[in-house]
Amino acid sequence: MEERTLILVKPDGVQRGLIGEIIGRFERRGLKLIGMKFIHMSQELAETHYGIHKERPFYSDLINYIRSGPVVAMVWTGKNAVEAARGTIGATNPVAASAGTIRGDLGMEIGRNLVHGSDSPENGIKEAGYFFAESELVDWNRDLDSWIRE
Ligand code: DAT
Ligand code: MG
Repeated sequence: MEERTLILVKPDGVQRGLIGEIIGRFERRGLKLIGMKFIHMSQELAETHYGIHKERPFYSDLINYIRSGPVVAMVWTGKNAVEAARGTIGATNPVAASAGTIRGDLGMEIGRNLVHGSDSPENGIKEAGYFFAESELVDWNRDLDSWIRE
């Protein structure tokens, strides 16, 4: 299976009118979109998605934040998709994130950091499965691929 990363435009990104700005960065980078939906995450989905942070002090704030409005959930694919997307997203705390990254260009607070990206290929597959049935992911050929990939 091709590498996958689950990307979320978090509620602050949606409310601030930054959906297009954020998606455009992944699209221009050369990642390939195979799934997208606009949803209000259920309590159950939020707890599954952020299960690894259950014991952290910020866990309940994180759940409230991710459920504070709708999110855009996407799956992007391709060789090195996870690492490339993490680079485009930037460091967890936007104040420490490099200029040129989504968080470094658009964010100010760790609890309003605009976007989620899976942190490993293994978690990319797992997290994509929390949000999408296999039948919702699109297998398609992108004509531009030969200009993006060697
Ligand atoms: P990332 O989203 O960069 O993968 P993470 O997986 O370590 O970061 O944490 C998930 C989210 O939890 C992160 O986007 C923001 C929040 N978070 C992480 N560390 C935090 C902290 N020290 N204080 C408050 N929120 C934090
Ligand atoms: Mg993470």
